[in-house]
Amino acid sequence: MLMDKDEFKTIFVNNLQTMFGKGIEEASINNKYMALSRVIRDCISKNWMETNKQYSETGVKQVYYFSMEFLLGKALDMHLVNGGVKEIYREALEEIGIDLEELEKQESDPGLGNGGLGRLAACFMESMAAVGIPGHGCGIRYTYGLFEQKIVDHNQVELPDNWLQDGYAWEFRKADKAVEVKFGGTIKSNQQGGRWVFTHENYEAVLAVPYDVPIAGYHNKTVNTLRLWNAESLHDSFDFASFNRGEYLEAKEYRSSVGLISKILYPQDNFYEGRLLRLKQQYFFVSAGLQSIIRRYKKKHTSMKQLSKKVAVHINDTHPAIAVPELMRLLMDQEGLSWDDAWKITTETISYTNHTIMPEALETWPVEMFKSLLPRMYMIVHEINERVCRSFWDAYPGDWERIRGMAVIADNMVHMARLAVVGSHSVNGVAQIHTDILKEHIMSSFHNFYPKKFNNKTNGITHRRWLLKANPELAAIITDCIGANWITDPQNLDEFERFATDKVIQEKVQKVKHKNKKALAKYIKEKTGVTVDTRSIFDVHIKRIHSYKRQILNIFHIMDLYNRLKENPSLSITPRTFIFAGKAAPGYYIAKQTIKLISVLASLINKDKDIKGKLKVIFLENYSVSLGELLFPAADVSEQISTASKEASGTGNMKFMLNGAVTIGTLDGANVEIHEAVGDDNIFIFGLTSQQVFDYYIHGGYNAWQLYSSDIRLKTVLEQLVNGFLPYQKEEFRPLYNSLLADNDEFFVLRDFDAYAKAQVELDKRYKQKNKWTEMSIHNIAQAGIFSSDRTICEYANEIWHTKPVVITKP
Ligand code: Z15
Repeated sequence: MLMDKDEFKTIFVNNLQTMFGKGIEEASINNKYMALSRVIRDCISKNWMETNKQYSETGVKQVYYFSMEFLLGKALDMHLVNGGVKEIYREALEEIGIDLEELEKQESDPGLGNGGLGRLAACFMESMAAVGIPGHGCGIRYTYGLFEQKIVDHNQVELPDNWLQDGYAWEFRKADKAVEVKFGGTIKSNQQGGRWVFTHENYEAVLAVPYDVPIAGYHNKTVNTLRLWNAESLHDSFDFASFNRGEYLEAKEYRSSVGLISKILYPQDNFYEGRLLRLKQQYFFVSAGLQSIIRRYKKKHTSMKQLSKKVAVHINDTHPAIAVPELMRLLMDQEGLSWDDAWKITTETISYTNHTIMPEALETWPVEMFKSLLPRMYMIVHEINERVCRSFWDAYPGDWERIRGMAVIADNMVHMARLAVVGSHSVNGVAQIHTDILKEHIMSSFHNFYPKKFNNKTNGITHRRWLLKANPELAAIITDCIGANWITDPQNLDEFERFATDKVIQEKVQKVKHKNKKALAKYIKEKTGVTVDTRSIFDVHIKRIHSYKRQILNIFHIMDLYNRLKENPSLSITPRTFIFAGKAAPGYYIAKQTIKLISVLASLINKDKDIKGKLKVIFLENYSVSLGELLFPAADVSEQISTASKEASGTGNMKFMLNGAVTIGTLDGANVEIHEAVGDDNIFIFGLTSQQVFDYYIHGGYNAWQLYSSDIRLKTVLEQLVNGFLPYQKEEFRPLYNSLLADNDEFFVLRDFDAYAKAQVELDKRYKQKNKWTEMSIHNIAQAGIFSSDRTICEYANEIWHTKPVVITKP
């Protein structure tokens, strides 16, 4: 990075001139943002080229992380922090009358992901670069990322996220690295010189053009690559030919349908909808990615046999599981390997992470759809299925039921999770409890057959974005106390433990928290018009809206609290501000109702004078990485209340902890490990265990009506949904009411209500002892080191990918 202030200024002003033909006076804020980005981009480019050169010359093994989603968030500020130039550039800009923060606001927040899975991929990219793992991302350059959410008359409205509209400063189009991806058509096979040759005819070809985004490490010279593929038409070959055949109109139609492939991110999280376009997206980026990997590999190697020594392909959930047959195809049809050799290489190269046990998220494609879109893929998957079923039969002769539950093709469906398991050498869950559930329940047959494939890699988050960048003042306190080592070695955060009872440090931590709360309160005021008390408990529930995440449980507790305050306005509770944010998938009815309920409830409660400002409810629209960076540092309480067993890990829980919020949560996902790390006294755990949840599912015995009739609080709250109590159409929330009573409350909201309310009382009591609370808060921060994605990535590197960090030296 450029460290000299004057040199920086000269280059910055020069960029304005060459990019826009303007001086500082005439340039717009966006011009200045682009000129600043260019300074950094140019510095990064040098290290980027050097990194690639050194990777190639040393021949180290490289990792490719395939993911349908990368929820990156803004890059400029992160680059300034990682490059160690933030202060210098801020001052330099100030001297020429420019406010750095104003420029930072110009950047769009690339939302190429839905939620946890996409954000995890982004944290992993950042940690790989910081740790020095030669690891790259492979994904899709969606023209439209996740929709922008607005609340209009209590309803979620979705607007297109046109993040590329002013150009994206951090991408490099690599037209010369484009590859073709083929869809449809038919496969002809014939014998040539004793071996089968497959030719693809009448296919539709799409051009995949990569846009590379640099991923820079922290205070090092590593710059890895996130390669995002854009779908384009092969103008010359196809359009010209069809034009001559008099099919110009069809050609145009084809062109627009080609563009569709990378047009939009599907907005469901943890949900599968068997759409043809989605399958096209999957094959599109997987085929393009694998082709480019093999092309690069072949520059240095003549035999494919060493592929798994030089390349690891990781698939983020089953979305890229088509990588298994596609790598087989490339190795056999293109490189001429035998089935057995290709299978060995494929399984040694590919590894797979499972992220959910929710049945509605499981990808299974109808055979007919799969076969007609991807005929060669189908042939290979069919052969894989024949072979693995034969080996299952050998292990479990006669056990048809078991084998049917393991077959890659069964009941006329292609099961992508099964394909991923059989086609990879490692299958991991994302938290210990989740991995245990995979092994013992969801994938028990596979675990029995391949016991050594299964392993756990508890998720993590990048503490550089989520603490150093998002909460710089807390980061400064920590550094003052224990030095700056924690930034590269997050486990060192535990040295902060010594300061938990230090009154001076406690006060400093309190001050920063309060400052962050004031900043959030200001934002809330601007966006909603509501004034919140910054001395109240900021209780924050931010994540995708989903029944299993149980925002409804939180809402019911708020309604009950409100009822009690109305009855007794002098009820002694610590004032609370309940803050929600999160998007609902556009077609997810109950999730949209949940948002509406929060919003309606907020309008009722926030203007009620009777409760003397003891209770406020806020719904912030358009939850995104950037909004998260404002929310986590300002939270006192972290809501992690999913039905036990349902949340594979959760990662928001870790971001809260790292910023000193205390968790109220169930023993689900990584909450279990957070609980182990901080101990009983520094977390509020409540509710059913996953075992109890499974017992109910297996043996029955749950009766929501009974709880409704026996608990007056629940009865009141539920009736309030449908009796005109809420200032909205009376029947609006009937479906929600029915899901909890008529449909017997699938996620045990009523069952856990009492335990949750009790935990909240305990929490309220604890918050009153200010220094005790801060002590808890510091404990949480100090124990958050193990939840850094640096730790997670090192485990993947050592135990799955078998790659080592590389130090990039000076050019
Ligand atoms: C998603 O965001 C997650 C899992 C999925 O299968 C899909 Cl499709 C999307 C989430 C999990 O729900 C969450 O518990 C986990 O922390 C996250 O992936 C990252 O592993």
